[in-house]
Amino acid sequence: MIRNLKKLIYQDTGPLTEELILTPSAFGLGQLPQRLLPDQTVSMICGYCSTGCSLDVHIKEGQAINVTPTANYPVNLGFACPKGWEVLSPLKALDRASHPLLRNKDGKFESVDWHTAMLEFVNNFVRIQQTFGKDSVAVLSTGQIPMEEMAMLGALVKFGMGVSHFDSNTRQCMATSAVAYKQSFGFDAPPYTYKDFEESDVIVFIGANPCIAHPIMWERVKMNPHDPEIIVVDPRKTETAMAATKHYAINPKSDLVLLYGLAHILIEEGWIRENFIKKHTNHFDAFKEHVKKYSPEFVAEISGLHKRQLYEFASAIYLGKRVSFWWTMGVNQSYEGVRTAQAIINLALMTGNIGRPGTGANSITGQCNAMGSRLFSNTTNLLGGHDFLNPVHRQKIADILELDPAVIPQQNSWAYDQIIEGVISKKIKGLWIIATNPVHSWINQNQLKDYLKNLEFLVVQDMYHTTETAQTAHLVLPAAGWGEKEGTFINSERRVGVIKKVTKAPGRAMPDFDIFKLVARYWGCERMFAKWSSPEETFQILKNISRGQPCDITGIDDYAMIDRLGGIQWPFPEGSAHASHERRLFEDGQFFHHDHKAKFLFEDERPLPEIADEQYPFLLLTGRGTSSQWHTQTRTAKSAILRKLYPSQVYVEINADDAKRRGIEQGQLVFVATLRGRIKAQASLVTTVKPGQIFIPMHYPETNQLTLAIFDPYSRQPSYKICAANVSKSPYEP
Ligand SMILES: Nc1nc2c(c(=O)[nH]1)N[C@H]1C(S)=C(S)[C@@H](COP(=O)(O)OP(=O)(O)OC[C@H]3O[C@@H](n4cnc5c(=O)[nH]c(N)nc54)[C@H](O)[C@@H]3O)O[C@H]1N2
Ligand SMILES: Nc1nc2c(c(=O)[nH]1)N[C@H]1C(S)=C(S)[C@@H](COP(=O)(O)OP(=O)(O)OC[C@H]3O[C@@H](n4cnc5c(=O)[nH]c(N)nc54)[C@H](O)[C@@H]3O)O[C@H]1N2
Ligand code: SF4
Ligand SMILES: [Mo]
Repeated sequence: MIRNLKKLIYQDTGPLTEELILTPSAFGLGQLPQRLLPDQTVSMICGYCSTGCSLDVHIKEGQAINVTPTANYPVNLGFACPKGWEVLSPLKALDRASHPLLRNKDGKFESVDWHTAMLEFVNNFVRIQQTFGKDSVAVLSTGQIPMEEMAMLGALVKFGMGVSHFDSNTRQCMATSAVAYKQSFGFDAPPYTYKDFEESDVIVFIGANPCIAHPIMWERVKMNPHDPEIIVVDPRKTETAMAATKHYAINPKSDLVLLYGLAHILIEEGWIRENFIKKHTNHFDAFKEHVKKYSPEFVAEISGLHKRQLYEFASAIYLGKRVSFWWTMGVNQSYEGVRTAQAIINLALMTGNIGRPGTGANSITGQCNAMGSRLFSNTTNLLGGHDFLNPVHRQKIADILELDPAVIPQQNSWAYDQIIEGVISKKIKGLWIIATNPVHSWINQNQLKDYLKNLEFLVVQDMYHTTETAQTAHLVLPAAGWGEKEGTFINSERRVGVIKKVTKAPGRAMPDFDIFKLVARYWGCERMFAKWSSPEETFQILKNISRGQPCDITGIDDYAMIDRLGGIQWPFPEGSAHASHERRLFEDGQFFHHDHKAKFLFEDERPLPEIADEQYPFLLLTGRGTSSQWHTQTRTAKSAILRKLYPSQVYVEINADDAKRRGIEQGQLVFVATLRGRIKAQASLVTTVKPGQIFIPMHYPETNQLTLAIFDPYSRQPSYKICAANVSKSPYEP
């Protein structure tokens, strides 16, 4: 086997000798957490959502036994949601992947040692690359591992392994915002700080349900002393809509027309800030021309709102002294998401609601390190928000990493959906999936499940061997999770925070960072990563890479400084005065385009990709169900406490009148069908979903059997939130 490998690996490390093969001590396997006393409390950032709360982990006799929210952390101010309180439970689950698992000839998983696992990995991937070309293998990763792990993976995959096609689940989530910001502001830069929730007098949430998805951000809204107008734009009467002062239940995906309609009224009424527009933006005149056709009559018809509501909404924006606009997946997950996000940005620009306290065009991120992934994963951007297409950027990164610039790809990677297309068309034969569970979460999942069978070799690296995706793998690599490793996350308000190792991973599971180092070793490109000796050393490298960029963090000394200051928001260049707790961007009106101006960007709306008809008369919406469920539930379902807080079986929310008309009763099992598939779900009769619409949470494996694989043309983000569906008592309909 080893001889075989020697022939195949790239010859940068030279021949692989026995000494280079893994020894347990080399990678900290089974070692007790370092730098920790057996009894102490350690503060670190929560491992679930992008809010980035700090939790105090209490360690007794070397065991992490409990958590409490950190009282004086500027993000959560002593609060945590149920997931945060229960963050330790999933670590102890019995289905943790504790050893590498290799599928044997009978199709069963067999436990193997790391040496065997690595040989299988490298032999198969190198064989596939040598037979079918370098681009016949691809990698899919995540927004849920620390920045240092992401960067290590990105550099390994693209510079070490010569793989061009590498994307992450951030595509499912944040791609739209990233593209919208980049085009409008010149850099992917969410401008806000959480204090803005407290300082606004008008807060507009569009396609966001923070009561469920970001409950601690919602706490910050509740702390606002200005008795703010809270406006929610969501087809459903969500928990947030109920707590708001105004809810506009628009027709699904009519946001773009609504936002242009609001711009139309603001311009017609002269409710705009001409000075700001002139000084700090481009293309306003063309935008003004564009929105002329979005008359209140037309907008009312498309959005389902009354004309009166449109004027009420526009005047709230006009009368507000500090208006902040917040959006999440109701905007991003759309076939016209980028232009919708930019229509929100346009409203903030034209009314001068940016760069001042309590304002902003603010995209809320999702996963704990979504922002880290946007900047440092080496997927869409070259490390540090650089551009693969820019030779100056490539040279800069090559110099810092002491690389031959030729190893840096000169084109962009395929996006997630294009990688899946590659699997379907059998161009991609080997796939490595890290910390994401696409067999559950990817849009139109039936298709994906079938096509993964096309792969010659599928490697899944996860904390659990039971995930829907791990179950389809040839090789499972057991990963340490949050709490079992070190690194940094960047939260929604651009705050860098630290996570720490407070407990041991089970068996032979290792931090992803160490797994990547091991792959580099077996691949033969270990020398490239000689300086990436630990997460903290890697952080120093990333700092250097960030120099001169809008996300410059060269002023951060080390992890201890981040802890000491309660997290640090970027930018924080060398020589920065010690950060105040809360900072926002664009206070000087300077954007990141060359002329320092922001751009008005716009386009005509597109038709709904699938309309309700006689056979499929409902529009299906999907999203988060409860604050106790996290995505595909590989973690939250492991907590007995969290399991009590949500329905265990998939359910469909249907308007009570629609249900009555169809003879459907509360709790009854019904069939929900789309052109892609049919599932059984429990009917939940509600008034919060409008007639003609239904809602199914994404946390159940059935949901994405129904969704329609349509993507935004600019961000290639999936349009998870809309398709036509039927609900019936009979399996024979439609
Ligand atoms: N408890 C919990 N919290 C989470 C997560 C979780 O899984 N569980 N996941 C995290 C992640 S990664 C993310 S990305 C965020 C997501 O956070 P959110 O985006 O707030 O959550 P969603 O429920 O996906 O979508 C928000 C709303 O969009 C609405 N919507 C659907 N279609 C439209 C439309 O056409 N227009 C408008 N205006 N609204 C529409 C839905 O009805 C829904 O209420 O949550 C994060 N926080
Ligand atoms: N219908 C519908 N579908 C959706 C959405 C929707 O609104 N509607 N939302 C989309 C969005 S916004 C998102 S972000 C995606 C989320 O989709 P996924 O990323 O597939 O969801 P998770 O369940 O978070 O998957 C993370 C995986 O990583 C593993 N893991 C956790 N920590 C670690 C670690 O440190 N190392 C390793 N190696 N593994 C780890 C977990 O066990 C889990 O299997 O879902 C998308 N899918
Ligand atoms: S709001 Fe998010 S970061 Fe805060 S405790 Fe809950 S899951 Fe963790
Ligand atoms: Mo997400």
